[in-house]
Amino acid sequence: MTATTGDRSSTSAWRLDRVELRRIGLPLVVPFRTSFGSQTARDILLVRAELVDGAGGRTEGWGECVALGEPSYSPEYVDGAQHVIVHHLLPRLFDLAHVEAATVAPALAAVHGHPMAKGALEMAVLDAQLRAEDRSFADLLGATRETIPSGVSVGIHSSVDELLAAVQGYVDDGYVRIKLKIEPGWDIEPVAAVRQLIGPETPLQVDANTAYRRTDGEHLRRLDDFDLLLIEQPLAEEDIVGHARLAAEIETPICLDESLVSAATTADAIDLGACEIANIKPGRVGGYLEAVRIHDLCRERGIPVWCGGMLETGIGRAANAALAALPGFTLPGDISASTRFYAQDIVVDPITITDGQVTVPRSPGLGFELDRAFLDDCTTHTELHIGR
Ligand code: NPQ
Ligand code: MG
Repeated sequence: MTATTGDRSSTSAWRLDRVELRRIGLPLVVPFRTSFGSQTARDILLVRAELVDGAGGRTEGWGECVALGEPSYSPEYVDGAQHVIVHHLLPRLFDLAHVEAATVAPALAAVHGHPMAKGALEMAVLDAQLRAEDRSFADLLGATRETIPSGVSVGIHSSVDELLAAVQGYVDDGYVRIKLKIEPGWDIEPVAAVRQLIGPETPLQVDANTAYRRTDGEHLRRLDDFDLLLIEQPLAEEDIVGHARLAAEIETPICLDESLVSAATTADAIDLGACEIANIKPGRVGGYLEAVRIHDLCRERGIPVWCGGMLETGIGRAANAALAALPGFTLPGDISASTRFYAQDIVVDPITITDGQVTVPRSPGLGFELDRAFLDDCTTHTELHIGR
């Protein structure tokens, strides 16, 4: 049986009445360096959607846009996402006679690309709809698991000793899987040192964020010595054929992240032998409903999946934890405790880790409650858009 998001119990037809766009600034507890740069803070776009029904009933929900400040991970960036939402997406949603999570993507399909912007809107509508139905996202998904294993993503450091100290700290925190960011010049040596530190049993994987070339197969084959779970996105996002060739050259399984922009591209990458494992990030694929479709197709084809992370606040982290409770998520995801990245979160119930596990949220909506006072403290901009 596969997960479904098609059933809903509400009988009211909701319209989108108003949307608040809010930008927040959150400093990171430590700089996070990847092959595409080093970040010390997040500038995040939040969406508050207010829905109204024919009888004047109201519900509100929140979504989080995962676009970064610059188009360095993917083509989207936060100012661009906000622009496309205001000028191209909201007018289409305000026009709809019946808004629910499932009607958002079809209404926005005429706009090409911009999955992170679209996904944030669908997410806010989904949260609002679930709150009106007094239902949790985990329940809607049919998620059976109560906890999920928690992995941690570790940035590039300036020395191997510094990296080992950071990894030891995360092992002490209880994370059950370590992911190391790599790039040319920071790969074999740090991976060998970390494998030595954590021993043969602790699951270890690497993420290159597109930093290698097709001709690097011989070099990357050296990673086969370290019994890695996977190597994530070694080549350019467009280079599906290159990943298929690399998969034939090395033993470490190839996992795609940036390349997987939809269920259709995921199916093709699997058919070509380019995707032995899939990283599912709802924002990258246009929302949680498409993420579930990717989960379902990977499960049918025997491709293991895990839930990626975009340094989300408690909003996205809660929704990701519910998604990752689906049965096809057979590998630990990048859903770490909120404190891995942030000293304080904008929710009153931030994600924590206990014995290496995160509890799947079960409260109505996506599974978080906002800390309104702190949210206001870290808000840098708000604007309100009113429908017709
Ligand atoms: C990845 N995430 O899997 C992404 C990359 C990413 C947890 O490794 C600020 C700075 C925000 C760096 C969001 C993880 C980021 C960032 C995502 C990197 O490829
Ligand atoms: Mg990645």
